[in-house]
Amino acid sequence: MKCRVCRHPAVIDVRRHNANFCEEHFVKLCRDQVVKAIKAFDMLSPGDRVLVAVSGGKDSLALWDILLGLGLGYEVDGLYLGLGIGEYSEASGRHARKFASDRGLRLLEVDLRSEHGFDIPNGSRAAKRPPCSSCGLSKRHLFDQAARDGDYDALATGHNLDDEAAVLFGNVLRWEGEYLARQMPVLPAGNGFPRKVKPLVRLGERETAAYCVLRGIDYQVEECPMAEGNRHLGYKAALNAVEAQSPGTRHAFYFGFLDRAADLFRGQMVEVGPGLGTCASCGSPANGEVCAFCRLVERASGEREHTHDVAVRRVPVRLGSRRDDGVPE
Ligand code: Q46
Ligand code: ZN
Ligand code: ZN
Repeated sequence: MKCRVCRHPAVIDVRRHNANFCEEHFVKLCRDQVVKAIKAFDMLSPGDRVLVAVSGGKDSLALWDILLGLGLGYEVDGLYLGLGIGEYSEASGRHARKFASDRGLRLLEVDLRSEHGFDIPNGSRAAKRPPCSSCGLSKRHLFDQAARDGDYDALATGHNLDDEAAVLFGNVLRWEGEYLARQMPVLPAGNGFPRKVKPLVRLGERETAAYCVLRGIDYQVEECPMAEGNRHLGYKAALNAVEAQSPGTRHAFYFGFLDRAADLFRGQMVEVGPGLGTCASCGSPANGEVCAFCRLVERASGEREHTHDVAVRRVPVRLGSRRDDGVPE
């Protein structure tokens, strides 16, 4: 097995590209794919201040490392959100902190339990929402807020090709027009929301894992224990089976959608702009008196009072189920 570029011994085969690569050229391939995505979708400009949503897993740490290694002058900080999911969160936080401290990088941290009085397992139960729903809502809200407060040019997430294709697959199976309209690797800034970019959309998760191993990045290998039963995992497994039979299909599915079908759904985009007000509790954009996150905090407090001895900020809220930002997971 020889590297396609230099003919030295290869360390990885990438079936999608029908090629093998040595360490140096695999790392270069990953960086080149990120540059290609950034340019194709006009995600970032040289010198941008970028906030990376860091989970401690392979994708977000690879993304942070790649953005810094491109030499395009990006100023990249990380944001770690403590979800309070037992040992999984403890270990995730350790990986994120170690990555940052080893490299002298700035890692911001928000801890759900100490700062907002609930964690995902207890809060979801109390709010009667599936864990991933409360978690997704909390992440969107707190990442947006941190990017806004820190005046970053963009918020970058580590969603890779496997993630995006699986979400697309799920949305196509149910013809979720509104979500399909928003399923782009970049969402422009506006109405109080930061620009959101997904620079890893041209890399699969096997590639981000290999990138981390080759770059000596120690990441959280365990999957979140609350993911069990998550539909997204089923869609991923189905696409993995298709990809094993026919390498390149996942890429063709996702990029074919962006090239040839995404525009067809534009009209179904729900405008989050006009009429958007400000949350009376936290000051974030909201289409009601209080934003969805603050409603979640209020509902999650039901259980919190029994389980945690923390100060509770009381706000008058309506307990509706309306989404305030329209951003799917
Ligand atoms: S962390 Fe949160 Fe994921 Fe765990 S609770 Fe679900 S959404 S599975 S990426
Ligand atoms: Zn090589
Ligand atoms: Zn709010």
